[in-house]
Amino acid sequence: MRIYYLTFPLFLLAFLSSCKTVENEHQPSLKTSLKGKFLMGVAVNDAQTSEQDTAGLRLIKQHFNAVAAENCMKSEVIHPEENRYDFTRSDRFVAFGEKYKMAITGHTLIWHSQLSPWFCVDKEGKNVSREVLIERMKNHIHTVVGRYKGRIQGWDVVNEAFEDDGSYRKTKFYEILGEDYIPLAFQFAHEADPNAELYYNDYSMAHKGRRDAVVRMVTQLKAKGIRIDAVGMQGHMQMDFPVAKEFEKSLLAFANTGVQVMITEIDMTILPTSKQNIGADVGTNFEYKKEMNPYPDALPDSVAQAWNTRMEEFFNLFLKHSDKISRVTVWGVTDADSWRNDWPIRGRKDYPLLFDRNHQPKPIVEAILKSVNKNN
Ligand code: 9MR
Repeated sequence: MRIYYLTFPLFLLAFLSSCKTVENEHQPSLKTSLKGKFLMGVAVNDAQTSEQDTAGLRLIKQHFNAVAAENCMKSEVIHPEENRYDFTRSDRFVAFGEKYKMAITGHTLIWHSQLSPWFCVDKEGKNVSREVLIERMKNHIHTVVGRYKGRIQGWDVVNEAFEDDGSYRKTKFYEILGEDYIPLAFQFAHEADPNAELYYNDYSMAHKGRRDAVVRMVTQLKAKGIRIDAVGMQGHMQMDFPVAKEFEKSLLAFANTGVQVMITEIDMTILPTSKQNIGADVGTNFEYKKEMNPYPDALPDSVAQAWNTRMEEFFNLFLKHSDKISRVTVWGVTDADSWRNDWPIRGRKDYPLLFDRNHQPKPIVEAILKSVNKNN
């Protein structure tokens, strides 16, 4: 009798937890529905990789099978001084991805923004020589990629190297090394982990200028025999940019060079912006004005509907070209996580992602699941 009393609660517990597993398996899931089409990815932050954000974690596990490092691998974080690396956050990110069996994207190796202040200059603040910068790039890439060798599916090797008109962005890397810095970065990454996939990643890719420049760059890398696996089209969108047709043209142009396409950083602002295509340059900032923050409490239904319709148009495009797309990644789990709330104007309330601040799916999630089933 006594044994019965002791074991019964244990049986009950085991039964209840098995019910929960079965229930989870039957919950609608983006990653499950999209199997065979493309990986469904999400950018994660420290609260998620440390599992403090339990509600966010639940959504990540349910809907996503790929993770990207939102901030923890940027050079100012991971390599703050020339002779000091800090892998605290990135180690946690990689362990998180492995624990939940996600495809892991390292973001990002060579980027002008969030660049460690020492990287391209000497102690007096003057640009270092060509030889010194090549050596620094090599050390940085070999150390970071080498540390996670065999554990990361692929790296955003070079991020945002072009302007809208297709000219090279005049970064310190470009100033000192000219266009050579791009093939060098890819070569170093390949040396450090020959099995890792290597990506070029940029925003506003619907612009003809960027499209042509990226096609040219991929073609040149390939002609030199340098590995590049995919072009990442960041999906930082507005309600009036990009035009889906132009985005599609770029997607097809990139695929045509023989690489995969990844849609890498999806979010769509609903807030007013001062110009039609604001891009995603973190350095662009404007002063806060009340009229620029029109939805501080909630989104009116008609506005939410317009947002969902436009987002659906893009997901339908991704599904149409799923044979060319290996991963689609949203830039954050819920609206509360998004960088958009503070860019290009600090302190606004935006609604750019697939899940709302209460961790509830927006109608777009249901729409994606329906579209997939229709196309199957
Ligand atoms: O979402 C990121 C935000 O939290 C950071 O403050 C910002 C600067 O590091 O970078 C954001 O992510 C950017 C990404 O790394 C590269 N493409 C543009 C993204 C939005 O700025």
